[in-house]
Amino acid sequence: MTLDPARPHRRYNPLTGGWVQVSPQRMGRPWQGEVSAPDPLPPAYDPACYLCPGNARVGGEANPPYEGVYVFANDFAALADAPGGAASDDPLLRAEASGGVCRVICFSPDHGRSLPRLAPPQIRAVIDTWADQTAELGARFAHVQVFENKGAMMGCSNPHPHGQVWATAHVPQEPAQEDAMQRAWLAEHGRPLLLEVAEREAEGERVVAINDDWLAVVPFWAAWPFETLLLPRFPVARMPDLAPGQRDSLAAILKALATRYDNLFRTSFPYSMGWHGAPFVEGPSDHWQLHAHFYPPLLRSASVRKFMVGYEMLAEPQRDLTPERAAQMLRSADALVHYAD
Ligand code: H2U
Ligand code: ZN
Repeated sequence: MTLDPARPHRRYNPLTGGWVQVSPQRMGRPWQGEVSAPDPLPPAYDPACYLCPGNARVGGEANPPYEGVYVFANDFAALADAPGGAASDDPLLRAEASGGVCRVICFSPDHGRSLPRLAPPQIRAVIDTWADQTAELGARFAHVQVFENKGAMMGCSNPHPHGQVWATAHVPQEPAQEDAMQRAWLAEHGRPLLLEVAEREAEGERVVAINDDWLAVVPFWAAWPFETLLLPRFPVARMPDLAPGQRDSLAAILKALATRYDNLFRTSFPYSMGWHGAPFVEGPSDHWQLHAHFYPPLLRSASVRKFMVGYEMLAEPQRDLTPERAAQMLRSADALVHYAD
C-alpha cells in the first residue's frame, strides 16, 4: 500500500460500501487526553431508578428482586407484535407494515456497575442472555438486534447497566447492507469478509484487545474517533452458535475492551454498541460473520465529543485522529484495573 497516512485520504468501508475522509494533518498539535478527575460512579442502588430490583417501572409494574440478568418487555415498545399500519406501494410515498418485539435487558442488579466492572461470570451471563434472546426471537423474526445505549451523551435514559433487544419481521437497513456486502465479498474472493479482516488485523497496529478466539480493532475505515469492531477469529454466523468456551473468551475480551474505554478518559465511556449476525431467513449464511460494533462519541476527554455534523451530514464522515493512533491510545489504557477499583 502506498498510502501516506499523514496526508489527507479517504478510506473505504467494505461492510457498508461507504467512505470516510481522514485528515490527519489537522492533528498537528501533540495529542494529550485531558486528564480530568474521574467521574463519580452511581450508587449500587438508586430508589428512583426504574430498573433497580424491587422498584416500580413507569408503567406501574414492579421489577422482581432479581439477582442476575433480568429481561422484561419494553413498556414503551417501538414495535408492535401484531403489525399494523397501512402499506403503500405508491412510488413516492412508499411504506410497509413493520412488526416486532422490544425488550429491555438489565445486565446486573447493581445500579453502579457497568460491563467493565462486572465479574467475568456475570458478563458471561449477559452473553448467554443475548444468545438466548436471539435464538428465541430468531425463531419468529428475521432480524434480532441486540444493542446497548450507554451514557447520557448517547441519549441513554438511565445509568443502570442495561441494553435492549428489538426483533423485527424485516431485516433493517444496516444489517441488510452488511448482508449484501458480505455476500458479494464471498462470491468475489471465496472467503468471508470479516474472517479475512480478523486474520489481517490480528498482528497489526489497529488491535485494541485480542485473545485466542476474539479480536477488537479500530477498523481501518472507522468513522467515530474510538470506534471498534469486535470480531470472532473463527467462523460463526450468529450468537446462539457460540460454544461455551467461546462465550467465556468473549466475556474476557468484552471486559478488557470496556475497561480500556473507561480508563482512556477516566469516565464511564459512553457508546452505542450492538451485535450483527446472519438474519434468520432461508438460504445459506456462510458469507456472514457475527460481530459487534462499538460507536463511542468521545474525542478528546470525558466531555469533548465528536460531532457528526456539517460535512459529515452533507458529504461523508470525516476524522482527524487516525484509526492507528486511536488504537494506540486505547492500547495504552489499562485493560486489567478499572480506574474506579
Ligand atoms: P435506553 O437504553 O435508551 O435508556 O432506553 C431504556 C428503555 O427502557 C427505553 O426503551 C424503557 C424505555 O422505553 N423503559 C421501560 O420499558 N420501562 C420503564 O419504566 C422506563 C423505561
Ligand atoms: Zn438502578
